[in-house]
Amino acid sequence: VKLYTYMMAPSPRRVRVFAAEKGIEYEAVEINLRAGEQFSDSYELVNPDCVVPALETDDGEVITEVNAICAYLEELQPEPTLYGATPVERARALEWNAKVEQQGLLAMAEAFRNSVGGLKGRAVTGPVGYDQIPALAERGAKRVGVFLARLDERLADHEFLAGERYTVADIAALCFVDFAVRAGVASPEGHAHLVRWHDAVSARPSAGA
Ligand SMILES: N[C@@H](CCC(=O)N[C@@H](CS)C(=O)NCC(=O)O)C(=O)O
Repeated sequence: VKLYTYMMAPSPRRVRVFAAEKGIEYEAVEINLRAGEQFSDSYELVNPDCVVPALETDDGEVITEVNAICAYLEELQPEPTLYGATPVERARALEWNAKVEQQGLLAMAEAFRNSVGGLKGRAVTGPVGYDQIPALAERGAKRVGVFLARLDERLADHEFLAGERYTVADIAALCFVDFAVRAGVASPEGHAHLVRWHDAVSARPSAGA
């Protein structure tokens, strides 16, 4: 399979970490978002939404959206499962994956895309231009801080977000936390449980994928 990705971006990193955990190999095709390659005619044919990641199967099917790609890879190679092993664990993995997306990654995108100079006129991903709204950046940064505290609370009595097993939810949260740190929006410091978890998930070889 071929994975359209960009080293610096959190969404394709979620798929790279997922694939690394399963030992799935792929051909990486780097789409340089800073250079605007997501808007090229050739990439628009791959993904009309002009975002990464996208996965192209050997049969020429293109799958977009992190969750769809990860679900596909899980079907292809169920072991080791990254969606939990029991009904409750599976529910918790999806539950926390959704919380991380809605309260973490989207808040972080709001903070980042509405403040960074290079994204003027591109506050929302995709081919249509949208103006930045500085108040959204401020609100997004506040929400990121609130959600880090929420993660800390959850991890106080759970080894991983879904329980005692590493899942997709941890991958989403790792990519969220590292993105927040790199963008200078927030940091796990001061949240002892979150730091403990972050050290553990960052030490897995997949974290460097
Ligand atoms: N909902 C999409 C989000 C993908 C997304 O937002 N990707 C970002 C990188 S993290 C992107 O490609 N941005 C292109 C741009 O900034 O123009 C998914 O889950 O795959």
